[in-house]
Amino acid sequence: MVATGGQGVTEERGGTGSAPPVGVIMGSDSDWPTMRAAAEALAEFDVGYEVGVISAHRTPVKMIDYAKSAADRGIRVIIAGAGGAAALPGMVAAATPLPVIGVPVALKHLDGLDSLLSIVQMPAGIPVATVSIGNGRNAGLLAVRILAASDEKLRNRMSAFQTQLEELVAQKEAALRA
Ligand code: RP5
Repeated sequence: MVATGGQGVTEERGGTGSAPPVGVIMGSDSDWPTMRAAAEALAEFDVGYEVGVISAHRTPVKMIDYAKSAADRGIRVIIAGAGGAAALPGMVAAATPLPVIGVPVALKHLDGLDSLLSIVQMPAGIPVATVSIGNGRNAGLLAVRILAASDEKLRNRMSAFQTQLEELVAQKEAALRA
């Protein structure tokens, strides 16, 4: 798999010989500034991931190969980001039984609304869990939650993270009142 950070090399964290639990894929390397936040969220929870550039339109065979082989390789959740005519998340979801999280990437025109609608308007039977435009971080956190549903340790870490959010809001409220 794939290029990150301009290094043109595979990046995997937490892998144990088989694929890591999360595949982070995107239609173009130009999506990486958005998708990086997903990878960073996974890293915060020490969840292993791989990163790939796979285009539904430019590399359709690679896309199908990836989707068809992901579960057998050990991937458990796929995060797919794309912009414009954003077919990647839906097409990958069509070719894998794994949960797919779609990230609408905002391009220069239309502010990502085109990407959002392309990803979210899936036909019945093929769900894509779509996060808000540009919200790679929530995609990463949702992948953590999906894995945490069957992993008590990870679930406890997510609960602790949520407690931190509550504390942060309380601190900000206190600062407003000071
Ligand atoms: C989409 O086209 C990609 O996901 C990207 O958001 C957009 C533009 O790609 P580039 O022309 O920057 O490679 O398929």
